[in-house]
Amino acid sequence: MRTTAAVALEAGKPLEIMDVNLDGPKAGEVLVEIKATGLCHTDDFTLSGADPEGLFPAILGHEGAGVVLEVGPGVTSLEPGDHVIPLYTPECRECEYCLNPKTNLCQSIRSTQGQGVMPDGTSRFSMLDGTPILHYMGCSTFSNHTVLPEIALAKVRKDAPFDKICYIGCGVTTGIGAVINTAKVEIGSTAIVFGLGGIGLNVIQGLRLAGADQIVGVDLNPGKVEMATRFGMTDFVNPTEVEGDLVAHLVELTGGGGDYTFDATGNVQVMRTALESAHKGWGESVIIGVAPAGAEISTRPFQLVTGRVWRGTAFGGARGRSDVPRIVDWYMDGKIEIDPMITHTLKLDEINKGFEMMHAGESIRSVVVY
Ligand code: NAD
Ligand code: AHE
Ligand code: ZN
Repeated sequence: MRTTAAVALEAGKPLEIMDVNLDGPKAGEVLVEIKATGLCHTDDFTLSGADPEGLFPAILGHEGAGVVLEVGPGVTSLEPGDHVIPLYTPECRECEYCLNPKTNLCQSIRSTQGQGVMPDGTSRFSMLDGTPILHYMGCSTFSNHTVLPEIALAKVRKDAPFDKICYIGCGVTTGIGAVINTAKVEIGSTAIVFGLGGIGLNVIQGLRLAGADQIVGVDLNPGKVEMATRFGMTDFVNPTEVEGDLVAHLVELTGGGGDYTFDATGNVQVMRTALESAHKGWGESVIIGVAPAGAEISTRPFQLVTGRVWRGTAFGGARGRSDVPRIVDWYMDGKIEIDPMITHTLKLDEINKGFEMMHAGESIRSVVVY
């Protein structure tokens, strides 16, 4: 079939809207009509050329929601008409990783996913002249139609609005999951969140759900304060307004450091500050942000010797096919909020404007509705 997509032809260039060819689903695959997709900072990171796994030409986008149009041979858990959320972290329920309760990182298709192809090693997308176009994170939600493996789709209830629940495909689940699944924050905890964007705000929302007492937000952009406060931030720190050492300031503000700290910026200096502002003896710091190729983290080993723990999280530690439908229920039941964070709704041909607003710090989440 033919569909319309925003194609990343090369790193550092705006996306180009064009008609592309899409082959039908092969064995174990599913054709999905994407109804809405969010723009995550990770899409921008890959488009910028900073992603060591970035490949071009490709169709980016990994935060979508849509409807199953067709299933390939052997697909048993989905049928046409089902509403689904694509999963960049699939859940095969069979691999060594899925069988280990300590991780959500299903590895059954990770290598082909990183190469921009379906599990059989080929792409379903091509230009009208036949040149192959690569998939991205196994999702490619910047295309109106896409093909995914069955194990990379969460089936969700049909009354949930696509233009809101697409955000559960990455930002909402990553932020809330980092708190609940990865850090396992306890009631009464003190926490510090670095970066109050589309992910950090969901960390704050997760901390409120978990019953944290003090939630400190740190961001260079004071424009994020209003939204963060609405989601549960109790104190705001702008590093540019702190006289002296930021770590010392945060340790004093929290009475010894955060029980839990989270990096949602992708900046390795911030990751160090987050680790060092975790409480001596027990503080845990969770890296969510994705850092550019070549960037490395460092700290004095003494920081760990004296009891701080440094860890990371992908997709908030969530097992998508099991956990995502539950998070959609939380949204529909009013337990979590999504709508205020979606600050802009765009058409596909406005997608580059969405990235410009992200760069300017003007948006929290922009969502493209097809
Ligand atoms: P975003 O652009 O919406 O938000 C980033 C925020 O960080 C902005 O508010 C910005 O002002 C703030 N910031 C930047 N530099 C800062 C600094 N030095 N100190 C304090 N604040 C600073 O981005 P997002 O969509 O929220 O994504 C955040 C990060 O999380 C990105 O690196 C993204 O790639 C990553 N991410 C990781 C996962 C995962 O599974 N681990 C999932 C989604 C996104
Ligand atoms: N490809 C990059 C790393 C990118 C990355 O860390 N991706 C996160 C999801 S970000 C979603 O917005 C992730 O899930 N990582 C686990 C995985 O297996 O990719 C690089 O540095 O090579
Ligand atoms: Zn993302």
